[in-house]
Amino acid sequence: EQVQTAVGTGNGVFVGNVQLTTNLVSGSYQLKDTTRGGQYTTNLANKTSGKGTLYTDADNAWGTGTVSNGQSAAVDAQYGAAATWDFYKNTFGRAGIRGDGVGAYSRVHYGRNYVNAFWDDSCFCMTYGDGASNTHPLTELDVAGHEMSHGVTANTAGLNYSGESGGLNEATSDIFGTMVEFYANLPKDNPDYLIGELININGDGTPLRYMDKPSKDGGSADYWSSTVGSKDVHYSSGVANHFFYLLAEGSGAKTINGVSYNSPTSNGSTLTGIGRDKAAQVWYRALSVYMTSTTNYAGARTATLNAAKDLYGAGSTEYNAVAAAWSGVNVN
Ligand code: ASN
Ligand code: ZN
Ligand code: CA
Repeated sequence: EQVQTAVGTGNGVFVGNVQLTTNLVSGSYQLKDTTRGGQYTTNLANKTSGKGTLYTDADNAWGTGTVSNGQSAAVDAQYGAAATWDFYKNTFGRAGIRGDGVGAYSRVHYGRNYVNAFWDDSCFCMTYGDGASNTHPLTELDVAGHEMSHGVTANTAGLNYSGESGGLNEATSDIFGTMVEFYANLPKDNPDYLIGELININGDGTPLRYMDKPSKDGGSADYWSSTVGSKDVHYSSGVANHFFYLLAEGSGAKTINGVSYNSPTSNGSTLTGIGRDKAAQVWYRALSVYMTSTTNYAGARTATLNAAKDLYGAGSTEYNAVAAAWSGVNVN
């Protein structure tokens, strides 16, 4: 049989119009990308187990941009996997989630009315529910990047998913999910420091989380305190999300791509950011070289300072900015 790489067109629920690398096999196109580790997307068709059915298409035009067309969520998932692959490869030289060149597969239409998405290391796969009333799929790009970054964390630092290390695990996913969104820079998904802003998961148009001031979600911590590790990991993550925002963008009021932020500090300091790209390099090196399964917030300060020292030198502007940003979230 003849197997050939092709370029298809996709219209996703959230990504809008994108190109997809597909696979032409015996006259039919598969939603499978052999240029990125063979990653592909399957349809679970409301089941909650199994590998699902690989998406195929006769004309290589996928989805219609509406939820009612089942391929649209698959376009989001397949594009999200491609963007996450490209982000890690081109930003950090990491070939896939395990760094071994193998792509993960994605499953869409998990169960019914399932308001979540998750990474599973045991299947090396990504899964997306269709959300409330089965009409609000969880397939937004920052969620895709968030979930697949759980795989990267599991294959690097291995941060335990509880206590302060759990907060760091969750924050790593929000940080890199957001960086994937900035990397892709899609017109229909304006890059921002909000998590899941297009899904309308709360039904009132608000995002799931805010990195400039995490407490805006009503539960997340803006600053470290001795009890932060007893919060749910999606709330204790606030301290590190806030650190990353301050490190990249600085404190105070700022508008980025038309979105307004106002980021406070615990100690009243005024901070200047070092930019997203450098902040991401610091976090990735800390995660992949210095953090371990039990790293807590104090350990994350040390790990990121070590990373900044390696990358930019002790006493560099970047090194000092890392120290100041942690102090700004009360990790001293
Ligand atoms: N969406 C959730 C998360 O990534 C699901 C999970 O794995 N806990 O935090
Ligand atoms: Zn998570
Ligand atoms: Ca976002």
